[in-house]
Amino acid sequence: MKEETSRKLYTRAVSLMPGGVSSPVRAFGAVGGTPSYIVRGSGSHLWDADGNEYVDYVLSWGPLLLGHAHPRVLAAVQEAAAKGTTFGAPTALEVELAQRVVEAMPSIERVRFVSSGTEATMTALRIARAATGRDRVIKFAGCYHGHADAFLVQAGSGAATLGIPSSSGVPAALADLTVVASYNDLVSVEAAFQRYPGEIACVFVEPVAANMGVVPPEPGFLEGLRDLSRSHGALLIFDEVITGFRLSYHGAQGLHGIRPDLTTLGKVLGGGLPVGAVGGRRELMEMLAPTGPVYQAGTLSGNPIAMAAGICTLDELRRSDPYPALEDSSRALVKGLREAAHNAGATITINGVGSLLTVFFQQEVRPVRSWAEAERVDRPAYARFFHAMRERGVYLPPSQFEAWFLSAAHSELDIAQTVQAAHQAFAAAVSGAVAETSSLRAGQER
Ligand code: KE4
Repeated sequence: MKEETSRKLYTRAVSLMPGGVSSPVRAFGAVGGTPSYIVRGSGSHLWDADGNEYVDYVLSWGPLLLGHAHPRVLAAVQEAAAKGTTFGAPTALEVELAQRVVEAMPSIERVRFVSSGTEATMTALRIARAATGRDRVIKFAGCYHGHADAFLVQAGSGAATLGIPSSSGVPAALADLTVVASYNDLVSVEAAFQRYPGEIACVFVEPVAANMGVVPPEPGFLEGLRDLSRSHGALLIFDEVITGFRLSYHGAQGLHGIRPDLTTLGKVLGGGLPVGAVGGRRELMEMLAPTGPVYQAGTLSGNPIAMAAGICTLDELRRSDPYPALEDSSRALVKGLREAAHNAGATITINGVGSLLTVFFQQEVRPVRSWAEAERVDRPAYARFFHAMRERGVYLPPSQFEAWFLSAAHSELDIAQTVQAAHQAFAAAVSGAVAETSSLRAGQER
């Protein structure tokens, strides 16, 4: 695998941008090595600046459910761009996309478009605080809701205690308002409500967690959150930035038959262009300016090119209904990965939901149902696996705690190539561990 051009670009980049990247995970900090500089994507494949081709399971972290450079999406983008790129004024395109969102998710009666998932989640939190007159928010350890201050908070010591900043620059006074509970643990949620009666504005949750690796909700968990939040006068907010339009055309809420009070969306909704959205019950959403007292705004919100990409993507999803085939592809991949890991003697757990999956590398096989269980993984083993797969033409998320994403463009050949590469990559992950252990042992004997 050649890297000289990526290496040269990276050297220049780090002299111009923090870490040489526009978003931290892209710097390969969790796996080491030089990031691949991508020059082109098409369908399920990527090409980097060094002439390497990959089967892509990052898909820009989720937006590309139809795959890279889908011809119909490109045509819609080109048609919109030819009429001007942005007006800062209403357009028919945002009305069309809003119509599709409201029709797709019955819990959404009104929707506001923004330009990222972070803007969507920070807006949803502001609405919840205004609607309830309360300041605290419950989030879950291991869930990620973008980089607004309120969400850059990690669990303090013990369950349901006040959050502590997980980032510099987040005031302790703000982190104090975020209570961190444990995913799939309703007792920790009840404890938070008991500890802060009448103070909690909302429960913020990824209905299928995908930022600690993929962790599905245990039966009854989401239903329990719906009941608990309602009984304590708090809003339930589903962060469907990843799951929305990916797990089904009606999101995770459609699969689970739960109506959250507010929903945040992004990624697939924009078809690869910058789009986020917050939506929900009319009386909540109309608290937003200009109809209500909650301010929120954005120069490029509802941008016509992004709206065109979103409309085309949702229409293509409704026309082609790729969801059954995505389930089949994912099932075939998981089956092949499990066989490859077994043959190599690798200790793993795979969590998968629809077109999302994570291979957790472990010291001993155990379920992964929360951050406390996810964080015990064998990160060096994942890093070895990541590089071994990249060397064999498979581009995985450069972090153990990110999801693998499949698209409607992933073929049976892609899956077969991935499984074949995995046989050798699992062996490399295991032998690397053995080599490391033996060198450690040799070091101890010296
Ligand atoms: P953005 O601001 O990155 O568009 O969305 C934030 C966000 C909100 N909610 C959920 C559930 C999310 O997963 C995200 C962003 N996802 C990460 C990947 N896990 C984006 C990748 C990155 O940060 O570079």
